[in-house]
Amino acid sequence: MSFYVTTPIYYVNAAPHLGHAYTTIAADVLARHHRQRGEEVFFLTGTDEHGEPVADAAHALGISPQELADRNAERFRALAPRLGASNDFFIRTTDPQHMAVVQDVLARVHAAGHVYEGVYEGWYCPRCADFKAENEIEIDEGNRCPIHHVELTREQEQNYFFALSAFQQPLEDLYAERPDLVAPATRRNEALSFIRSGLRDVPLTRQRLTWGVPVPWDPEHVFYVWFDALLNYYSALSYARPGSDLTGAFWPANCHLIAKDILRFHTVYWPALLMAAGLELPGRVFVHGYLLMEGEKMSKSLGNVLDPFEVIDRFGADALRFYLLRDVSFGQDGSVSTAAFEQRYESELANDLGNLASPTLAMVARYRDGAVPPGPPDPLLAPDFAGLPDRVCEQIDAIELTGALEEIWRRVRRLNRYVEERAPWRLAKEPDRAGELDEVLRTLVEGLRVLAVLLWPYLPASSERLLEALGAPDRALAGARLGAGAVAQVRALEVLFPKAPEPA
Ligand code: ME8
Repeated sequence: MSFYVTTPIYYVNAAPHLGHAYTTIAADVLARHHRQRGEEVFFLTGTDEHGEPVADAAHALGISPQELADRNAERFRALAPRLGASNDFFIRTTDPQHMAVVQDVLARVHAAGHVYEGVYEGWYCPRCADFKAENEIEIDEGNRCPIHHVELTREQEQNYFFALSAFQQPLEDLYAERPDLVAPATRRNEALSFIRSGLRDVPLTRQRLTWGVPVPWDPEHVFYVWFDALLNYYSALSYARPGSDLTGAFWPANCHLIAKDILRFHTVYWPALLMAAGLELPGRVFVHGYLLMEGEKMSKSLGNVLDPFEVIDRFGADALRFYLLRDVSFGQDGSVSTAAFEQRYESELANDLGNLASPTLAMVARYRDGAVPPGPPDPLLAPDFAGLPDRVCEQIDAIELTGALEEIWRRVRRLNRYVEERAPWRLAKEPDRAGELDEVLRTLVEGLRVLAVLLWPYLPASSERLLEALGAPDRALAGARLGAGAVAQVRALEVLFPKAPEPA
């Protein structure tokens, strides 16, 4: 089995922010989860470097597009490991290998008769790098972009067009045959109604722009940035591992993660382009919601900016990953705030998990010299943990990242209740109840092991520390059952989530 997951490639016209971090974190959870299932995984992220948004931003700064791209691509490349993201490759659309694949695929699309020459006349938003139909424009406010509210330019260009309209019926058929190609359902319906409203042909090339991939059959033109960008998902596999082509092993992608801002490109243009090129279509396009950062209340230690770099410096990447996937139901829009972040950090990470893990190991050290009493776990917990890995797999297969985390967290709380119920500190004072204490200690240790395995995709660094303290490094999901492991000896574990750490 293989699993190929992608994030959008981010524009290098600006620096990375929390929204970019969000998609990368979500993709990483999927990648790690599938690795735990024993699958071959390829996780791709990177940067989108051509086109008007980048050329314009560079011009405004008085530097070349390549300089701006180099500068900001480095910041995006550095963000991934700081988030704990385990991407297998970082693609840049200025990579010559990518550019060669774009030329090759689009020349084939041209040769297959899906491209014709014509004059484009209409509105264009330089911020979206997108052409706008008359009915999309806010006429009242002048001719402005409905997304960016900047003034649209009137473009008249000799262009090559991609005959998108010819794919209207094939796309409608595709959506009928593959009801879960696009999820959630609201986004699927949005895409489908756009298709049904009638597709127009779209410019495939730009003549006025030079910052792009040259069109092989007419070098006066460069490809329209979206066709160049979308093909990253395909080109990367051919050169990510020098000397071996991964296309056969991983194409097509199982899951493209995006937000709704780029829905149309991924659910209309992309499948049409793949059909035109004779390439296989992706398993799924999953559209997550927006992080909304309005109505910010000041928080004690973070002020009022939820800057991913600052949060990571202070609280670690795991805390940011947890917060974003826990507090905003994945797939829906949700507000994020520093106050809510701190609340989750203190009550759930520091309290529910942190105050369960280190004190449990400390008890085993104090009462049993760190040796875990052998024997089966307490049957009392069996029903609560039964079938848990399967439940988590089901949720993740449906890209319910928040739902899967809630499944796991219910067991974190269950284990906390178990501690209250069995009160091991009290048992430790009664020598004739040593057998009961043994059972509680080994059950807690085993429960922690199971939780650490399940939480690993979300909290990789903390889970690894916990598994290491348990001397149980195996992260395979098959082992996430009570009694499946045999921890013999535990080591001390430093506090996993220290309270309100000082600024770094
Ligand atoms: O659109 N909430 O790049 P981009 C959630 N280069 N996610 C957010 C977000 C927010 N507030 N802001 C950004 C592009 N994102 C193109 C993509 S793909 C072939 C080319 C995330 O830098 C989300 O994934 O504008 C969104 O789709 C993406 O960043 C847009 O990144």
